[in-house]
Amino acid sequence: MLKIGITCYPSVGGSGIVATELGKMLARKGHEVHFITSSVPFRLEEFHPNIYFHEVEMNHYPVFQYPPYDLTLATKMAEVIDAEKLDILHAHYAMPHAICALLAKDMAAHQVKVVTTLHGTDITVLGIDLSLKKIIQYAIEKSDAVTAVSNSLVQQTKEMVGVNKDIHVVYNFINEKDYYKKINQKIKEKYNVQEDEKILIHISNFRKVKRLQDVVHVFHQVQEHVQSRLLLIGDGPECKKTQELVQELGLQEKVLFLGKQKNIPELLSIADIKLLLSEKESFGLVLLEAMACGVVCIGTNVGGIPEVIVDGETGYIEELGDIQAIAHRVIQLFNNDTVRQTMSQASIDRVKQHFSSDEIRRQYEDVYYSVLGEK
Ligand code: GMT
Repeated sequence: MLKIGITCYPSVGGSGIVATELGKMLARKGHEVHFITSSVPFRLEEFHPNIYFHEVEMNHYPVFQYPPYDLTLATKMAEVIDAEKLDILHAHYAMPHAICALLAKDMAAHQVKVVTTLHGTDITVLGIDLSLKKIIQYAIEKSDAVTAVSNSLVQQTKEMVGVNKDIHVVYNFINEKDYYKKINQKIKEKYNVQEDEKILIHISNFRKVKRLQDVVHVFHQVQEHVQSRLLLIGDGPECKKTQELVQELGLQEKVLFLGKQKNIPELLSIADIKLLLSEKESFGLVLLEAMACGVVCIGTNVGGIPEVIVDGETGYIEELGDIQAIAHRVIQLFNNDTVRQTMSQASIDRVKQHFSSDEIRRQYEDVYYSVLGEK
């Protein structure tokens, strides 16, 4: 059994969810897992004797204009490597976590291997910022192993950052114990959704890359043909702009802004179709969450989205910004219960067959054992 340190962004977000769920699964398999983060990861609600949490505590000295979080994290990592005799330090995100892990590896007396997982934003957004390109290159090249959450992200990393490193694709997964169709009639009643109304859903952190405006424009066309409602879940910088657009188009009665929610599986389970119309998306964990609950997904032909949705089988892939084509698909699906139900079942099956949490956990274990020379 291994001693594994995990560093991730502990707040809400796909990468934090994946890192935390992975840690929980590894602990259940008997590994000792040490989370080294700024606060307790939000999905780490359960107690497990194999899970430890090491808080990165910041001192706020007035002399520092910017508190040096990265250096504090690296120091904490080095302390944990030595105190706990870690075999593996798994950094989720090259920036800054992999850099900190490499620094910690150098500082520590005990030998550790650094595994880095690329989640997307660091490459697709930071990678093109020339001031950071060199350090991302360094993080990738010096890590003992690097994984990425989709083939598309591997390709983008190689093109944008210019690295030659072997990058293994390990897809994301969901916790099957939480994500399945959970019928709760009360939710529809609560939101006053009529029996004959169809539900379109979008869940995100409302960043610009998620193209919330496109979601609203698609719905604008759809509701002219089919009795329907749009559920928008999440919050972020684009929220206000989206609310204004909804007002402008006179859709206030039909669009529900639910903000950040905890009962995502129940909300997904009342939805018929999910939209993810992003302009950048290395994987799209929300797609897996929706598919596991039997929601048919329509996504853009961007990043890793086509590796998750099988076009014409579990949902549809359309070109970025093609409102007309996307609206057409939604209307078709809303009007055809048979096709929608077939795609819904195909989505549930795909998650089980290709994104099983046990299989993904095994793939990460393979990476760990191979850098330790045990495979
Ligand atoms: O951009 C986000 O939505 C948040 C970000 C994160 O840190 O969770 O998501 C990235 O990692 C997720 C988990 O691997 C992926 O599912 C998202 O596609 C990826 N986001 C982007 O590439 C923009």
